[in-house]
Amino acid sequence: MTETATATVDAVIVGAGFGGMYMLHQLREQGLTCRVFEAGTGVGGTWYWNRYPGARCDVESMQYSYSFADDLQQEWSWSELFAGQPEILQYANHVADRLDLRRDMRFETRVTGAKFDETSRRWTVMTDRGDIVSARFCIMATGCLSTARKPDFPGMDLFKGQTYHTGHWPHEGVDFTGLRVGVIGTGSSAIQAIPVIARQAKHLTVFQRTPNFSIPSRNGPMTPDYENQWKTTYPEQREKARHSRNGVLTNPNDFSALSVSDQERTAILEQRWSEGGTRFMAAFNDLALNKQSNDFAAEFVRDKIRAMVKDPATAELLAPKGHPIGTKRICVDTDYFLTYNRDNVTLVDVSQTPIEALTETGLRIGETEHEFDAIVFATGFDAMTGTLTRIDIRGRDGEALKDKWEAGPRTYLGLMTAGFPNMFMITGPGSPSVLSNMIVSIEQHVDWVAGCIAHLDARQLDCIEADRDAENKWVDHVNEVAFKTLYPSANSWYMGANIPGKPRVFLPYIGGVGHYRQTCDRIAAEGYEGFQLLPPSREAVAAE
Ligand code: N01
Repeated sequence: MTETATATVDAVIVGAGFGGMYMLHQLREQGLTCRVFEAGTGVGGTWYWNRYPGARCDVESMQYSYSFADDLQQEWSWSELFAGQPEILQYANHVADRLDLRRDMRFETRVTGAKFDETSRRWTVMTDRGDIVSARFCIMATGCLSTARKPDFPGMDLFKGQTYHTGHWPHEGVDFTGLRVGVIGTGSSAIQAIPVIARQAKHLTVFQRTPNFSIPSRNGPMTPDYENQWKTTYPEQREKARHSRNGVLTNPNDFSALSVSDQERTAILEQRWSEGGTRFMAAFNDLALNKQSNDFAAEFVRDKIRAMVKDPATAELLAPKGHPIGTKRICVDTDYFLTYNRDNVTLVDVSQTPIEALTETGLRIGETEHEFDAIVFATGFDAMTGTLTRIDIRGRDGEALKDKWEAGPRTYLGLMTAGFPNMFMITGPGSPSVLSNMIVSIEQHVDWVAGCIAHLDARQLDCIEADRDAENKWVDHVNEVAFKTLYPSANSWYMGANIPGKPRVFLPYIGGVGHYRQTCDRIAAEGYEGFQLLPPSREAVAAE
């Protein structure tokens, strides 16, 4: 059904990923009328779009699910320790069915603009299908990695073969059997896709600009014992995760890599390597803070790469040396480095001589032409801000969010931005978001927003808006904490470095999930310090 210009709801929610789904459920429980707009044909967000071969979550399945309803977490069973994309998407659909979410969702509908009206204090939300919806609250559950980015090589339209982006994978899948395939990029998506594509393709050429650290996932089938162990202790475990550093239980060691002997240090790293996954980074408490400690872990992984990859020159190319381990998103893989031992796989270093152009038959680097039947762009996303700034969002005085954020995003707690009353962001820039288990952070934000709306309603308040002062202090704090770590030393998408012209600002908040939750809770408990809460204006009352 197409909305008419007169549609009115309490809240418009943009996006039907895990954030938008839970937000809808919570607000409906509070008696609000809602409309969710989603560009895709179904729910699932990231897991709807990223269907590339090998796509898999690197947070353990037992920890990567909603925790807000015990029946939901008890009734669902995962088949693997780390769930693949199809199973996570199945889970998202299961939740949508169970909570009857789809009746308030409009699919294949992209929000193009949202405008705040100062008189009525309402948002008007516009879509590419001509919907014009009036809402008191506008909630952006647009995801952190939802605007896929292809480089703008000259000749992008010339190539006669097929091109794909990992973040926009065809629903029917792609069969690379017998094809000559080029993959551009070696981030998390590529590192998962490359081993699978290599098993199909006649020949696979990987174009690497920056090598990445990757830890074996040690994925395997879920065992009834392991599942049961989690399910019987879920309440305590979930609570622990909510107050942990990253929203993932990694059994962190609370001592420095420098506080133990060389032998002990290697034994601990060896143990973490054999356990697999991102918990490797929790081997010591200072890997993100102390370069010397980090160097030990980085060299340990480089040695593992050298041991796995037979050709020494290829191994050296694959061993990252330009950034501390973990400062670009640590990757988790299944047989990534071993894939380079295959006869049908070639690694091409493009760090010094970049890809110049796409051609009719492939791509060109200097004088060399590489011919392909298919090219896969595993080139990432305009992370955290790209999706929001592509929507024409106008706050007070018609101020465009895009302009306000020209020099980098400015938010208070990553939840709101001054000048845009009653507009919330789920896992917005300036919140732990991408540095955490996304579902834990999504639940925390949704609960906070739902609590905030309940607070306003209980007091007959109309509006909430972040103070510029509080926002400035928060932005300073986000930067200050980031610059105490090694993270800003890397050219990462956390810093906006992957998008030409994007301001170099550390986008997420690195202060820790537990600490951040306490801050948000304290601010709410103290009457929403740093926010202005407004009663209905005379004009708004008169307009009713
Ligand atoms: O994207 P990326 P991604 N020429 O930006 C390269 C999450 N995720 O889709 O590093 C040549 O990390 C670029 O090179 P460089 C996770 O948070 C999670 O892989 O900029 N190369 C880089 O190698 C992750 O971090 C999971 O020098 C070019 C690659 O493309 C985030 O999503 C799985 C280039 C892009 O890597 C994004 O990951 C997948 C050019 N012109 C993703 N332009 C799991 O949970 C770009 N590159 C497991």
